Formats: sequence, C-alpha cells, structure tokens
Amino acid sequence: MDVFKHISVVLGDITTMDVDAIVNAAAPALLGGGGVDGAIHRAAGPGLLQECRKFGGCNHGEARITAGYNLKARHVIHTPGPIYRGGQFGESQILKNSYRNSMLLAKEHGFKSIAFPAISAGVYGYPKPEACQIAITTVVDFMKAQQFFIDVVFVLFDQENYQLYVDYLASLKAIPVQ
Ligand code: AR6
Repeated sequence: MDVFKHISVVLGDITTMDVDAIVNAAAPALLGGGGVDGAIHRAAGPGLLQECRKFGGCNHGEARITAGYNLKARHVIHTPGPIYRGGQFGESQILKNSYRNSMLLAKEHGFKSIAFPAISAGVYGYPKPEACQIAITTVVDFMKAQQFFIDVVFVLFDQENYQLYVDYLASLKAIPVQ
C-alpha cells in the first residue's frame, strides 16, 4: 500500500472541507480563540462551544472529538498543540502527540477522511519547516504502523506553508519505498 496516495495538500480554508473530521488547533480550555480555532467555531455555530464545555479542557497534545454542527465536516477533533518556547521543552513530542492522538480518534471512529491545519505554526510560534516535517512524518508513520489508510488532507492557509508541505512531501516520495 502506497501511503502517499492517501495524502494531499491544499491551499485554503479548513472550515470548507467535506471530510469525516477536521482538526482544530485549539487552546487547552477548548472554548474557542483566534486563528483556525476562531474560524472553526464561527463556521460551526454555537452548538460546538456548548459541546466543548463538557470536556472541562484538554492538555497540550491530547485530543477530543465533537460533532461538526453547521460545518460540512461531520466531526471536529480538537487538539491543543505545544506552545513553542525554543524547542527544549518537549515541544516536538507534544506536537507529535497532537497528530497521533487525532489519528487515533479517527481510527477508533472508522473515519475515511481527515483534514489537518498546521497545528502550532501560528500563534503558538512553532517554526513552520519543523512543524511541517513533524505533521507529515507522524501521520505517515501512524498509517504504516497501524495499517490504517485514511485520506489525509493538509490544509494550509498561507502560500509559504503550502509550499513547505508540497516540497517536503515530494522529498519523501523521492525516497524509494522498500
Ligand atoms: N484554515 C486553515 N488554516 C488556518 C485557518 C483556516 N481557516 N486560519 C488560520 N489557519 P493558529 P496555533 C492557519 O494560530 O498556532 C488560537 O487562538 C494559520 O495560518 O490558528 O496552534 C487557539 O485558540 C496557521 O498556519 O493555531 C490557541 O490559543 C495555522 O492555522 C492558539 O491560537 C495554525 O495557527 C493555537 O495556536
């Protein structure tokens, strides 16, 4: 199975995606915020916030699932990524956990498609190239290890990030599959 057949990269707005789940780069309170989090809550409507309140928050790197409300996406997976503080505070492991735990929820629910934003690469300050590499390798490794092949769309909001994802994916595909 060629895992790369299941991965695509899009320049656009994640709130428009017609997938089983979109992932929200949330804050630990899970009560909305700016960036992609604000956009998802605005597009989903007030029911999303109401459902999020029941969790009483979520640690960095963990993930929670809700319905999608007014979104085309059937579900939202909320995960607070790490706040980047220079890279010596376990940020890379926390970012991996965010992707891994989101994929685990998708697997548990039998989803066939999922869309990710660039978690932590905005307000939380994670350097974009490193965040991109962690995003793609964590998802690829998860699919291979679990033999769980789901359509994964990385939805990037800015041209710079989009190009990073396109280039990194191309570099991985150039490595022959054993
Ligand atoms: N679709 C796709 N990507 C988007 C969208 C969109 N509609 N809007 C922004 N992005 P950020 P973080 C990109 O700051 O760094 C929030 O206030 C954006 O360009 O949204 O994980 C939360 O409540 C960037 O590349 O998330 C937290 O407090 C990426 O999404 C905090 O920000 C992530 O940027 C989380 O910070």
